[in-house]
Amino acid sequence: MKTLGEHIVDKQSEFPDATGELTSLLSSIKLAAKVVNRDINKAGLVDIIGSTGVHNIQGEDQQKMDLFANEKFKAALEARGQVCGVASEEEDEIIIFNSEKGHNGKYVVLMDPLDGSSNIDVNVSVGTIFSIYRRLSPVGSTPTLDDFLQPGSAQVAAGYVIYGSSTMLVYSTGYGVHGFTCDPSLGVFYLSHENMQIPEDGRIYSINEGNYLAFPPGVKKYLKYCQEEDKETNRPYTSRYIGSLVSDFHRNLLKGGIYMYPSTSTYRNGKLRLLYECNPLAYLVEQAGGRASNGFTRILDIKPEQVHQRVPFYCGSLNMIKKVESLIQEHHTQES
Ligand code: AMP
Ligand code: P6P
Repeated sequence: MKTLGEHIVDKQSEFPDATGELTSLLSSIKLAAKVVNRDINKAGLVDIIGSTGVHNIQGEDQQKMDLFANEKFKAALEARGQVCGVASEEEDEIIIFNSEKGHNGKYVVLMDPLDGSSNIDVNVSVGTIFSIYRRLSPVGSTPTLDDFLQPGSAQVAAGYVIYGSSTMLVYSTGYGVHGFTCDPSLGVFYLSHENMQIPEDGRIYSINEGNYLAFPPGVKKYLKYCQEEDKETNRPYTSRYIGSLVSDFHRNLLKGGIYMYPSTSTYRNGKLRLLYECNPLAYLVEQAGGRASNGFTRILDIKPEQVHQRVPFYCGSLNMIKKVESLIQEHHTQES
């Protein structure tokens, strides 16, 4: 079975001018994933569960494991010199690697080091999400905010790690989506899901229906559509919501389905962050034949304005996204 390392190197061989920097970057992410995986798997035994008592820029209660994962990925990304800076859910501002080695890095990485971390205390699977861009500023200079505020369509690579019943790393560099499962006895990721494709239709919808009253009218219409009896279109669908984006996304990628986080009364622009949650998953889902939008615009076409900006997020099977978009747009027009 092909290992993740072999898969990355094989792909590099298709780029004769490649220096190996992206290969090395991807390998550093692989290393950090193994370190985080090791400690998540014993989180109940060491003092890394629970809250730090600190609130991050999101106003969210920072978990000890959030900070642990953030530090491990930052250290791995800084160590090898391909990355000049990082944006992270756990960092208020962008982190510049202020050394000659760092300034010579030609990539920037945006990440949610541990998404869904509040689930760790109750042993529900969580994930790391990452997004990689070539910097816009000259190599050797100090990176700027513009290096991080690129549209998702400019991503060089994106992926996630899911720390679940098994630990998987799923990634794409624009040539399909490939999944690797970690053999814990060896600490090696092996290719287990080559060229993952999301079914164009699905029967699973993922949304926090506790926010129903605040949803846009088109989303309410779509939920009723999902719940109607109609044998021809395999309805009613099934509601599955883990409360951990990477887990819901991964299941829908494999089985078909739609994940929705609309605007709510608490989150007027949706809860999920464009740069390090929506863009990487939108990149992956499109590579797998699916679609991701904010209800009106392709996620990957949105020009970011701020590092931590939030957007409404609809992501999954192509025909399911088309359906919810049509209802959102139809009722939005009627509304305005
Ligand atoms: P590099 O000089 O190693 O940073 O590679 C230059 C470009 O070649 C990258 O930005 C990618 O577009 C492509 N490339 C290099 N290595 C890989 C790889 N391992 N997998 C996919 N694309 C790669
Ligand atoms: P809610 C976790 O905090 C997260 O960012 C995603 O992983 C998850 O899908 C969502 O928020 C859950 O949010 O408001 O439904 O609890």
